[in-house]
Amino acid sequence: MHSKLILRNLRAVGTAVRCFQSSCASSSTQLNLETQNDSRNSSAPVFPVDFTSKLQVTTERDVAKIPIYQVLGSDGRLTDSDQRIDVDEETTVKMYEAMMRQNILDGILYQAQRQGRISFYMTSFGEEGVAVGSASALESTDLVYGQYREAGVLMWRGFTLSDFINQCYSNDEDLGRGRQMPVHYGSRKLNFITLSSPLATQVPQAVGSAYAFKLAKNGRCVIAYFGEGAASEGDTHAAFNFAATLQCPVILFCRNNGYAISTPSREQYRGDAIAGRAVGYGLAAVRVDGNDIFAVRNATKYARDYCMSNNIGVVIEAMTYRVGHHSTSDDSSAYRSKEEVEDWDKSYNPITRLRLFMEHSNWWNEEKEKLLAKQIKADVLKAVAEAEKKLKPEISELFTDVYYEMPDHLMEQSAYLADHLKKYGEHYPLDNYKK
Ligand SMILES: Cc1ncc(C[n+]2csc(CCOP(=O)(O)OP(=O)(O)O)c2C)c(N)n1
Ligand SMILES: [Mg+2]
Repeated sequence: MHSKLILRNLRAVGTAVRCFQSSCASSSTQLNLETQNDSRNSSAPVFPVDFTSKLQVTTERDVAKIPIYQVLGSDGRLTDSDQRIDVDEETTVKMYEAMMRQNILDGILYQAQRQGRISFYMTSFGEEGVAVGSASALESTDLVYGQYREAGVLMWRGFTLSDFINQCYSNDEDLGRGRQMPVHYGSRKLNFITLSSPLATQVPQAVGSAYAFKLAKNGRCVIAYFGEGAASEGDTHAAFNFAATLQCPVILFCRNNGYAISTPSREQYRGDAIAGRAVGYGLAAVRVDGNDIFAVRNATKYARDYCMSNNIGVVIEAMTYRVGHHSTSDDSSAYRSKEEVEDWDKSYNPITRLRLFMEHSNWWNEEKEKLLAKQIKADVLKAVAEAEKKLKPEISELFTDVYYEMPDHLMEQSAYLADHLKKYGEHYPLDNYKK
C-alpha cells in the first residue's frame, strides 16, 4: 500500500514542490508517517530478524525516498480536492499576521544592525511558515528547544515586539539581562528554552526533557528545532538514539533550508537526507513542504498525537529555503546566485502562498494587506524607538544569575572589573548602563 502511494505520487512530481537538492523526493498529499514495525517486546530475541542463505547488500536504492507532504500548492490552492484544512478564517488570519509580523520585524532589525544600532542579527526570511505552522499545532505548555531561526514560534506564543527588540538591544528590559547575543531569545513564561549558540546542544537536552515529562506523566510534549547542518553534529545522532531507546514524546524538527552558512545541503549528507535516518534509529518520520504552512501544521499535529500516544519520537523534516544571508556576518552572494534566491522568494514564498489561499477564500484583499503591513511597521518602529532609549542593565549583573552563590573566581573578576572601571571608566560608555 505504501509503495503504491509513492508510485501514485511520483507521477505528480513537478507540480508544486520542486525537487529539493539531492533529496529529490516526490510530493505527496497524503500525510504518511514512516515508521518501523514495532518490535519493542521485551521477550523479543536480540536480533528479531530472519536468516537468509542469499548474500545481499542493502543500498539506499532499495529504500523508497520519503515523499514531501503538501496541502497547498504555490498557487495557494489545495493540491488535492480531498484535502481538509482544519483552521477557520480567524485562525488562518492569525497565522498570516504572525508570519507578517516576523517578516517585517526581521526587515527592520536587519537594517538596525546594518546601521550599527545592534551588534548582530539573523533573519527567518522564507522560513516563517515552518515556525508559525508548527507552533500553531502544539499546546502552549509544550516545551520548545530552538536553534535560532524559529522566532516565529515565540511570535505565535505571544512574545511581544518589545520582548524581541529589547533582547536584540540588550537593554534593561531584555529577559536575558543583556548576557546573550541578539536573537538568542528565551522565555520561561512561554515554555521556550533560551537559545544557545553551539549547534545541536539543544537536541539531546530536548530528549532529556521529554524523558522527564514521560516519567512525570504530565501530558507535555517537547519539540527540538535544528537545521540540516546541525543534524551532522554528533549531538543530533546521539539524541536520535536516546529518543528511540528511551521511547520519548519528542518531536525532532529539522528545518532543511538548503544551506548551513555556505555549505549546500547536497554536500551535507547522503542517503535520504534527515527524515530518512529516522527509521534506522527506530523513530518515526515525516517529510513536509516547509513553505506550506498548512502541511507543516498538519504534520506537527499528527506527530504530536503520535509521539504522545506511542512514546515513539517523530522526526519532521521541513523542506524550505533560507532566503536571507546566514546572519549579518555573512554575504551569501559569495556562494549562491541572485536568481536562485529570487526564484525561491517569489515562487515558493510561504507568506505569499497563504495570502493567495486567503484571497481565493475571500478572506483577504489588497486593502487589508496594506493596512496590516502599515500597522506592523508602525508598531515595530515604535518599539525600536522605545528600546533604544532604555539603559543597559547594571554592569555588576554580568556576574549574577549563573550560580546560586557566586563562586570565588567570579567574585575576584567582579572586584577586578569594578576597580578597572573606577580607574578607566571615562574610556567606556558607562552612561548607557544603569547604576
Ligand atoms: C558546534 C558548532 N559548530 C559550528 C558553529 C558555527 N555555525 C553557526 S550556524 C552554522 C550553520 C548551521 O546551519 P543549519 O544547522 O543548517 O542552520 P541554518 O543556519 O541553515 O538555519 C554554523 C556552522 C556553531 N555555532 N556551533
Ligand atoms: Mg540549514
